[in-house]
Amino acid sequence: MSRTVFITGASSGFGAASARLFAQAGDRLVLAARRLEPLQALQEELQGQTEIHAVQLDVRDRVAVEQTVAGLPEPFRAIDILLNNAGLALGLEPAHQVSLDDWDTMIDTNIKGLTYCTRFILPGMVARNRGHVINIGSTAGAWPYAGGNVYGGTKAFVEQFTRNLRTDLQGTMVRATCIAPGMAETEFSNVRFKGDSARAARVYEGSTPLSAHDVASIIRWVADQPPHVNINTLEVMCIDQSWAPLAVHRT
Ligand code: NDP
Ligand code: 8X3
Repeated sequence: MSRTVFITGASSGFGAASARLFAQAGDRLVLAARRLEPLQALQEELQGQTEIHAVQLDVRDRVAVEQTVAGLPEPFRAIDILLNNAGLALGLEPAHQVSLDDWDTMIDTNIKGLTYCTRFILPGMVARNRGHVINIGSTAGAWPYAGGNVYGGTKAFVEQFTRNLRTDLQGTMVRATCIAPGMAETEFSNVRFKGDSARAARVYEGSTPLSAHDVASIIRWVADQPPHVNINTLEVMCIDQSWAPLAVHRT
């Protein structure tokens, strides 16, 4: 049976790749992001496979999120899967030098935007006793690194929020999953470094990072599990990535 999937951040990276994989399954898609043009291009690409509703949405805008969910056209109203994927990192400066505006943007998007989408979509899932909230966390939520400050903090929120969601949903058939990928090559670093594509490319140089398709395949796999199976948290890294030792400052 085809599902209705609401994807935030569908204009690039994991979101767009997931749209392609859900479309292959014949799932109906709501594609949301701030940039309408790439959403429309994706809609054109996929509309032979399934029904698509593309909507310009800034997840930081609580009223817009509420109106978008309330105003979905009939075939898209009963959302089965919410893929809370919209998010970003900005900068790598240490906490005492960072731009406070960047911190605001990350908190507003990665935390508040994600909670708005969840809060407005979840009641329908509970009423239908069917649904799945898939949140995109990050290895940065568990493993600190220099300059990861608020970005890592927002992703730690996503992981714990997901666990707490599942606790609230105990007794229902609504699932909640946090997928925490490590380094993946998308527009992510270009956004983090504010369009400095040479610096962004250096992040992936000499390694084989995860691709958007790799992560989307995991998202599809998580969503395709039988309804009684809830993947709580799933961390994934490319084989070229692991952990650094603890730091020691020596004089
Ligand atoms: P991309 O930059 O390629 O995609 C990010 C998506 O988020 C875009 O579609 C962007 O669309 C959307 N977005 C950003 N801000 C908003 C907003 N305010 N409202 C609506 N949409 C927004 O990066 P990824 O695909 O890599 O990132 C997807 C998620 O995965 C993010 O949450 C990121 O933190 C996380 N992640 C990424 C990793 C990586 O290494 N790439 C690893 C671990 C997690 P638009 O600009 O059109 O609004
Ligand atoms: C993205 C992975 O390591 O750049 O969440 O924070 S990392």
